[in-house]
Amino acid sequence: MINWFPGHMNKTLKQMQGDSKLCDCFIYVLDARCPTSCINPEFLKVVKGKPIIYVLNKADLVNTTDINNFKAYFNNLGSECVSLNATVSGNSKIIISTINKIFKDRLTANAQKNVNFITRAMVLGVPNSGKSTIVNNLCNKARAVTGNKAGVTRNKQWVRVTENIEIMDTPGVLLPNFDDEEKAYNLAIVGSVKDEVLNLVEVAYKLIDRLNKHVLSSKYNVDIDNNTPYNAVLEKIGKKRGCIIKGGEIDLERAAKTLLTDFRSGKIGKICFEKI
Ligand SMILES: Nc1nc2c(ncn2[C@@H]2O[C@H](COP(=O)(O)OP(=O)(O)O)[C@@H](O)[C@H]2O)c(=O)[nH]1
Ligand SMILES: [Mg+2]
Repeated sequence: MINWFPGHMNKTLKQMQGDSKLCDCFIYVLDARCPTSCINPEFLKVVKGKPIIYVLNKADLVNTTDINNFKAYFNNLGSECVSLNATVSGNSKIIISTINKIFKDRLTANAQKNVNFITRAMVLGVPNSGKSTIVNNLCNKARAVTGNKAGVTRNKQWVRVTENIEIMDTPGVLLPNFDDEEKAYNLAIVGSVKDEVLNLVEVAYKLIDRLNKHVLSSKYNVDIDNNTPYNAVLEKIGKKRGCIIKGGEIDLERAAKTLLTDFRSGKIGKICFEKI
């Protein structure tokens, strides 16, 4: 079972609870490949009933049908929900228009009184969901440090993104306890749990379990089907990709990394692990 909740995440949560008093709303960033796995009950203590904009980020790695189903799901919960490929410059503007929509009345009142109240939004989510990329996209410059692995953002930072909106990036926080092992593996597969604390071969088996074997077979040009054991699938992929150790044995660890890297970068196709 995956269990990774380092002390700094607890510290981050406490800090976020303090900072959230200043916040008017929250930009809750989810990896579109496993949106409900990214929901962290700990964030309830931070959000405390204020408006949430759910962002299905990395939407470029998922089919439109899945995205639309999840939008409907979050809308039914009474929240705004947008989808995004945050790596494309200017895309995150939809978040600004959504914040303006939520606070329309206040903005109108402000304009009439000629005052300019700042609306503050905290960006939160599990590690590696794309929070800092969104912050950078909104600022049009590289302010927040990003990276395709868990635990890159450490320090909190407030940034003004329009005349009346400020946002704060936060470090990713995972669930202190996973009661759903499959959701934990979803997070491990998409890179939200630090690879260093994982058994990557085990994670790769979980990924193989979730992938269409026909697609996998054609992507790697290997002979596999639904009955091929996971270790045999990984061995075949490893062999094809030259993951060999001395003596001709397959390096399963390297094969696992190769498969995970290919999946994470979208090379295996547009895949969502959850159906809603
Ligand atoms: N394909 C894709 N990659 C993204 C997207 N947003 C962020 N990324 C990548 O995901 C990785 C993690 O992003 P980062 O912003 O550091 O995540 P954070 O830990 O939530 O702050 C980086 O390699 C980003 O380039 C997206 O919409 N699509
Ligand atoms: Mg970050």
